[in-house]
Amino acid sequence: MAEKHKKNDKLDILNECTISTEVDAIMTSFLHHMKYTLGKDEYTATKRDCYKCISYVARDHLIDKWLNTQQTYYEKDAKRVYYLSLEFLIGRSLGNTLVNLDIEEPVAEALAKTGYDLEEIKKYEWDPGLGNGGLGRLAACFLDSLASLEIPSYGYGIRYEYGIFFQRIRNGYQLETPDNWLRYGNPWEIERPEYLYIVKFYGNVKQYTNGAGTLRHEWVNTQDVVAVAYDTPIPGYKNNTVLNMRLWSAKSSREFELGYFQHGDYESAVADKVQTETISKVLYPNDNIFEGKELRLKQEYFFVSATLQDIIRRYKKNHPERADFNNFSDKVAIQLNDTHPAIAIAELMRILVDEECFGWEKAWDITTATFCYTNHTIMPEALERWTVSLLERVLPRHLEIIYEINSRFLKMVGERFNGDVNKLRNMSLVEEGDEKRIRMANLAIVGSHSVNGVSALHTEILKDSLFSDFNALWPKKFNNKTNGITQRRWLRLCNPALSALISESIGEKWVRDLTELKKLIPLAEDSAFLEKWREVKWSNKLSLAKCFEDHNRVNVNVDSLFDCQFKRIHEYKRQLLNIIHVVTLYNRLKENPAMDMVPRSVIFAGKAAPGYFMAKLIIKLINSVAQKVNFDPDIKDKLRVIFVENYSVSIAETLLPAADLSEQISTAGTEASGTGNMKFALNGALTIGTLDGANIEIQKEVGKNNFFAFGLTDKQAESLKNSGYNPRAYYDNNPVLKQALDMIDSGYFSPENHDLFKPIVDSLLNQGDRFLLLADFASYEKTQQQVSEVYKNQALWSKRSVLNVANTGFFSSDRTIMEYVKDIWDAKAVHIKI
Ligand code: 9L8
Repeated sequence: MAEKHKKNDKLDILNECTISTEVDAIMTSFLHHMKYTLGKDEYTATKRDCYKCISYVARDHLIDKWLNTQQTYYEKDAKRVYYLSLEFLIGRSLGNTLVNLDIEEPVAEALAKTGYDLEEIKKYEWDPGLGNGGLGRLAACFLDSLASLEIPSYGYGIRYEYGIFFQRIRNGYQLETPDNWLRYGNPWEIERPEYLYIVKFYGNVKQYTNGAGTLRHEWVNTQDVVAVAYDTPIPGYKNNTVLNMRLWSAKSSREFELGYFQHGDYESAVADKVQTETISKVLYPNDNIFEGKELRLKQEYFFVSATLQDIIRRYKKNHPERADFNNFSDKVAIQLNDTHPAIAIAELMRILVDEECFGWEKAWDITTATFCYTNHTIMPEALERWTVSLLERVLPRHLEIIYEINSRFLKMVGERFNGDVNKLRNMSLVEEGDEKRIRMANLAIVGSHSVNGVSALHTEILKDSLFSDFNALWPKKFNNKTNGITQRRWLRLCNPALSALISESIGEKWVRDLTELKKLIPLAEDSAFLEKWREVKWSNKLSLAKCFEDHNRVNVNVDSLFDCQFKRIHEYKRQLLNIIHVVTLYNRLKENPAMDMVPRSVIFAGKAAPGYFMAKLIIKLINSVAQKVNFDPDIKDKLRVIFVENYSVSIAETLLPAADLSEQISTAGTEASGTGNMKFALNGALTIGTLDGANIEIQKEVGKNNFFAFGLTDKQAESLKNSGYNPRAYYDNNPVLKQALDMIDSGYFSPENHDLFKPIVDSLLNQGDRFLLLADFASYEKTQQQVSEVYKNQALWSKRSVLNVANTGFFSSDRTIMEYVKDIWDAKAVHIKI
């Protein structure tokens, strides 16, 4: 039976129970929470308590709007968009909430009256690390834009107990420690123990024919897990919308436990409980790598099953009749953030066919009209391909459904392409081989009405190479949605000095509409303005240099060019190209210490997957080069190498405002989009980049003159590889490059172990240099020289910096989301009145 909203008239008075944004009211509320929520007094209150209480105050302000938003969507029966993602890297909430609710000033004032400094207190918030990198951060930027654009929508994911590991650097090596982010409690979430769903695993499928002679399937003898909802409010920018991010936590089911307890087997009961609850225990720390682990598959299904049950429960509140399912996709759009939640396609089919008793065709129409899929990578090692044997054991009914989808699909492909076996083999959901596997990308394409890439080039590659056969079959399904970032966090919040300068020059409409930044274009000719622009960057660099002195014990020349590469460590992203270039700079300086060169501080930040040997060795190499360079008296203050530990959203917020140069140097054709590239440009850094991912569009927007492009294009890279690439030829013909590689190879940077870095040089010279580092080196080096030349002319550099900021309006995630709304979801904004 559909659940009905029952109103309690006596609770009408709740509407009068609201809170004020006056300073005194905020202070009272803060003190109230200190005493009655935390039970602390003037002797025992710590700064963390202060952070918690001010967060409770901010959350109280969110709650009215949140309840109101959810109630309005229900009353208007609005079409809802569901963003399903295994990762949400939302970052700290306090600063963002205060900006979006427009209560920064009164809160700062109230805190000051109680003797606290808001800026200092903000640092006590634990940065939730429920994601790896770009894919998780994109999901978070999208939520901010969805709320700011008043789109009825929800984020759904997993409440991992442990987020992405903490990275410590010990003796130059990455060391991982657990991120126990819930240790001190999380004031932003509200547990919803009333939203409980059973999620089934394992078991077997029972077939029977019902009274009407129809074949039915029942999934039986399952092991059951309970999903509990935790909700986090997501405020829009200065509007009344507060969306919900619902994350699921796994609990063992009570019946399951009782069975054991009644048999007196307490130990097994406890062991099973622990086993069950491991499902939501920890985020897998891989970015762009598919591991194929059973626990990961269980995470994916656990969250998909709970989410679909919740979506259907909500749908049935307004549409209680079974026949209403015919219009399901008029009210529900589900966006799959990569294939990680793609099992949802088989799950919705299972619900419609096995539980709601729809015929296959009807169920399939509803399913494909509901789902949309975003692809984020073409790297073969990242594509999810679950083995049939694993799926058969964990999700036996889903495997049957996938086979049925595949057989109907292949029949259609055969008819359409005259039984072309190559097409059938490529497009099949089943990959044949030593071990049969299910290609989740193919399932996602077949089961969705929209497939999008995340930059113009990436979408072209999807259409022309990776999924070309699907594109031939369904050209209208494929579309591009170039990624974006939210300017609320990535400029307004993280760079207060630049934000203030921009707002005093062109007003503050840019916070809502980033294309307003175009108004800065004429100011790029205004020398007084450029002077102020430089001062802002300089003071941001000074603050960062102070941090380096305190935390890294390196002194950094504030006037040096801050040359930055912040991203996951991956061979295709080519941090190695950057550090090899550093070695060549070092060698030139050693040969001629008096050389007049533009001083550089080359800054790296990023985590490596714990099992990724080469990425971890590259971290060690960067730190070993840093050791040599930073403490060599010949180098003076002309060159520094810094590796910043534990890159995260909050660390990105402190680093980006100080960047002069943004390194976006992946091999063309490998980085689907990149979003760090956009964050740097928005904070006034110039880019040195390959023609890859969204770099191409950034170059187009900011103008060729204001962007340092280098290297092979994706087409050139492709044909070089196909025509027998010989990395050794580049090494033999470039003495500077040869010298640098020989030093790394022979142990110059690893005197304690001369062989340490051999695998790195070996991968380049003897293993085929998969990412064409040597082929791009000369072009990179030459372009870096041009960078230095321009940097010498500070007026020219800052002019280009202004033009970068002025022309990044396109890269707001608001623009991206509006494109999804119009082209894919067919959703409408719903204005929330107070
Ligand atoms: N590398 C892309 C980046 O270019 C893009 O900007 C970003 C947002 O669209 O997505 C990044 C991306 N992440 C992943 C990814 C693949 C996985 C994974 C975990 C397991 C298996 C594969 C986590 C992340 N693909 N693309």
